[in-house]
Amino acid sequence: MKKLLVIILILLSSSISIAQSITQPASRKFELNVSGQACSGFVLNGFTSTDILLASIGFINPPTGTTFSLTTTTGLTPSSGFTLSGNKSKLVFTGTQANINAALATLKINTGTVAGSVQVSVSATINPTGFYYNPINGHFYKPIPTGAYYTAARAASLLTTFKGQTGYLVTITSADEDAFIYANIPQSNIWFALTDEITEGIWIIDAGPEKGTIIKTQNGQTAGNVAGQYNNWAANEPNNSGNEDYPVTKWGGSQWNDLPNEVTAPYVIEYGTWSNPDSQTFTDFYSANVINPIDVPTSKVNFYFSSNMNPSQWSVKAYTAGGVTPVSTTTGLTLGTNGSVVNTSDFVKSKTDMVIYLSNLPSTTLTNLYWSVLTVGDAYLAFQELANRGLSGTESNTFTNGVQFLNGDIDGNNVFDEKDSYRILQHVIGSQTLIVSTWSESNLFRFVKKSTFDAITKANWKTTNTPYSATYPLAVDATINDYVYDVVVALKGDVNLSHTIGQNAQTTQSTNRTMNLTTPMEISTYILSELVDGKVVVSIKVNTLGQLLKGVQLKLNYDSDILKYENTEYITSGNPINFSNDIGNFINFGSLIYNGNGLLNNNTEYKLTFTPKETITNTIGLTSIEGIDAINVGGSTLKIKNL
Ligand SMILES: [Ca+2]
Ligand SMILES: [Ca+2]
Ligand SMILES: [Ca+2]
Ligand SMILES: [Ca+2]
Repeated sequence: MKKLLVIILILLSSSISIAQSITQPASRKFELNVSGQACSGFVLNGFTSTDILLASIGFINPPTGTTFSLTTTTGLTPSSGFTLSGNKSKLVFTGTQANINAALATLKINTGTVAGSVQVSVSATINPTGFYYNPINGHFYKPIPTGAYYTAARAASLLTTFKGQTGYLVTITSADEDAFIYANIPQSNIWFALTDEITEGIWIIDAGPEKGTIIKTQNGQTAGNVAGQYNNWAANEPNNSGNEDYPVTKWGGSQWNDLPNEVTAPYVIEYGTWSNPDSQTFTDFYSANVINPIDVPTSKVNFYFSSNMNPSQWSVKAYTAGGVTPVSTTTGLTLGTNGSVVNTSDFVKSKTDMVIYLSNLPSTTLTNLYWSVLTVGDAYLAFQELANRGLSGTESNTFTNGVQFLNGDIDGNNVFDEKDSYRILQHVIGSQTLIVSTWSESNLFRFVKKSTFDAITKANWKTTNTPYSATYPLAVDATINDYVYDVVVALKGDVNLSHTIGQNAQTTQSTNRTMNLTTPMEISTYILSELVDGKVVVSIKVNTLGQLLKGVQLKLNYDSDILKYENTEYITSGNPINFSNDIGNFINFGSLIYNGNGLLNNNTEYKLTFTPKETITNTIGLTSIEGIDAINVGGSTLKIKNL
C-alpha cells in the first residue's frame, strides 16, 4: 500500500511539472522592403500563470533597416530604456507567460532594402523582485541598500550567486551601463569596482570579468584617462582628498567621486560575465532563435505542355487578379524549355492576388493549332469509348484515365456522351466547329495544379473543379521559400492526349497504350504532284504497312499566292467519313471510320486539285505534305512516314 502511494505521488508530481522552454517557428523567408511580415511562432511554455517573466526579443546581425514590432502588448511592462510601441531591433519587458505569448503571436518583421539574414532571438526567465536586467549586456544587477565599507562590499559580493552565476561588485565599463545604474538603482553614492589602492592615481578595475583593467593613470577629471576605457568623473575628481581609493557613482548627480573605504555606502552586485546578452549562460534562462533569410523571393512556374506543343510560342505575364495591369514591367516572360518561368520580382508575397496570364495567341493561330489537337484519333477514341461501355453502359474501357473524360466533356456538363463525341467529330471533318463559339485560350485551356492533375481519376474527374481559363491564380505561400508552381495545361477535346501530358509524367506524353512489338506502329504516305490540263493535281497514297487502319489525317501545305484549291477526290474503302477543309494555306484532310467494321486499305488515295492563279510550268515547291494523325483499330496512334 505504501509502495502504491509512492508510485501515485511520483506519477502526480511528474504530470504536474512541465519543463520550461521556448519553442521557435520554422525559418521563413522575408521579402525585401516590406513592412508587417508575420514572424509568429515563438511560444513560452511551462511557466506558472502567476510568474512574472523577464523576456526579450532581439535581432542578431540584422541587415540595415530591419526592425520588428508587436501589435499586441497588453499586460507588458517595458524595461528601462524601452517602449513597447514602434519599430525596434531589441525589446526587453516583463509580463506573464500568457501576456507575452499573446504579444509574440503578433510579432511582425519590417525589412529594408538590404538583403541578408536576420536571427530573431527570444529569451525569458522568471524575474525575481530586487534584480534588474540590463539588456545591453545581458547582466542582472542587485542593489544592496544596506551601507557597507568598500572592501566589505567587494568581498560580500563574491559570496553570492544568482541563476548559477557568482556575483561581483558592479563594474561600470560603458556609458550604457552607467546610465542603466543611474536609471534603475534607487540609491545614490553607490560603490562600484575600481580602486587605486595599489598605486595612487592608477585606477584598476578590481572585480568581475574586467578585473585588472587600468582605466586611468592619473587623478583629475580627465587626466590620464585611458583611451577606449570608460571614465565618468565629476569635476575635480578623483582628488584623493584625505586618501580616497574607492569610487562611487550617482554622486550628487550621475558622475563619479573617489571616497575613503571607511564610508558606509550602498552597493550593487552584478551577475554575468559576457558582453553579448545572447551568450548568457544563466540557469533557468530560456532562449530560442530562428534564422530567416531576407531576400527577393523567387518563384518558379512550370507549365507542363505536351511535347507536341511548342512552349516558345507562348509567353506569360503576371497580373493582379481580375485586373488588366501587369504587375511585371516586362512585356511578358518567355517560357523556357518545358515551359518554365522564373521570376524574382513579380512573384512577391505581398501580392497574393496575382495570376499568371498566358499571353494571347492570335485566334487564327489557335484555330490552326486545333486542327492538329483534335484529330481522327480523338474522334475515333471518343466513339470507341461510347461503344465499349459494356452491358450496363457505364463500364469505361477505351479511356484509360479521368483526364480523357475531363478533356472530352466538350459541353462542360460533367457527362461524357454522344454529344461530346460528335462535337469532336464535327470539328475533325470540318463540317462545323462545335468545340468553341469563340476561339480564345479561356475557352480551350485548363490550368491544373500538377498534383491535382495527377490525381484525376475516372471516378473523380467531374469534381476536380478545374475551369477553363487563360489565367492561373498564384496563391503565393509566404511560409515557403522559393515556391514552385507546377501547372499542367490541358486542352479541350484532346482525348487521345496528343497535346496534354500524361499523368505523373514530367515533360513528355505517356500514352499507356498497348504496343505491338512485331509490327512497327506506323504507316506511310506517298505524294505525287503534276500538271494535268493546266491544273495542279496532288495525289497522296497511303500505305498501311499492315496496320488495321481506322483513320488518317494529313495536312497539305500549299502556296496560296499561286494556287487556288478546287476539290478533293477520295479513293477509299471501308465506308469512312472523308473530309477536306481549306484553312487558307493548307488543306486538312483525311478519312475516319468511327463505327462499323470497315478498314482503310492500301488503295486509299486523295487527289487534291488546284487552279494556278498564274502561268506555271512545273509544280516544284508549291505543295508539301505533313502527317497529322493516324489511328488503328485498337486505338493506338500511328506514326506517319512521308516517302
Ligand atoms: Ca559591469
Ligand atoms: Ca587614491
Ligand atoms: Ca574625492
Ligand atoms: Ca488530340
